[in-house]
Amino acid sequence: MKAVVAIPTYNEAQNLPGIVARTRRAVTADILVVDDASPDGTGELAEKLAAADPAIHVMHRAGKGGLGKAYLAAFAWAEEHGYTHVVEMDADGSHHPEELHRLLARADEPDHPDLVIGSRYTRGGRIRGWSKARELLSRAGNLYIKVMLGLPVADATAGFRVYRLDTLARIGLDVEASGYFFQTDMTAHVVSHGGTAVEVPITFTERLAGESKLSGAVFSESLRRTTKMGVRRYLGLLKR
Ligand SMILES: Nc1nc2c(ncn2[C@@H]2O[C@H](COP(=O)(O)OP(=O)(O)OP(=O)(O)O)[C@@H](O)[C@H]2O)c(=O)[nH]1
Ligand SMILES: [Mg+2]
Repeated sequence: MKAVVAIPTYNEAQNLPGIVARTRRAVTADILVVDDASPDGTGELAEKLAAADPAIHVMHRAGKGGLGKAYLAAFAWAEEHGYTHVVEMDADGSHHPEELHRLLARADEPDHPDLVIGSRYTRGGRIRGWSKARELLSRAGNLYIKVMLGLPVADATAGFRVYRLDTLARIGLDVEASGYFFQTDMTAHVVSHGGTAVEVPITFTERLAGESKLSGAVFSESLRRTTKMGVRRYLGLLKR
């Protein structure tokens, strides 16, 4: 197993150094920071970290292009550079680098799952620091996704994951979503190509510092896309 941890950043200067240091301590894996020209200087900071450690790499993109596009660029980079697995992890501390070894260990088990999700909603998963309302919204969203898309996981929107790169190469990266629906879209993409998606419980915590980029628009985009995808799926099932 040769893994690279892709960390997308947009204005995460306060969080990035700590997350990178914790990740390097916690696991044997390289790091790729994908920065979308953050105005707060996250990109320059990442360059400094990379200059001091050959396992750390940086990709600079021209402007804020969305989480999905950043990850797609990271997947392509990881494939080109001969990794076997690519990890998705937020820079804001919501995902704990100290739990990553469990996801990687699951990915390395004999059944070699195509996708390992660090899950808040599987047995043993936890959320710290969210209001009841935000947790309920997230849980309801996942339930709706489960019913509409028939995905075999409890947390399809989670952003802490490990993908097999040979699987991504085989199924292609033909996903529409550039924003936050990307995670659900990718889960559906893997499953619809016969891939396996499994879950490992994690403890998710509210971001350590900085501003949230989540908005009502994000939520309505997810709702709209899930509905559209689900209706298409049910129509397909009816035709058969
Ligand atoms: N490269 C890049 N990274 C992004 C973009 N949007 C968000 N990110 C990063 O993606 C990760 C997840 O985004 P967050 O803003 O934490 O989204 P969230 O976790 O749903 O919501 P909060 O934690 O409440 O802000 C963080 O590391 C962000 O810096 C983007 O357009 N480009
Ligand atoms: Mg976050």
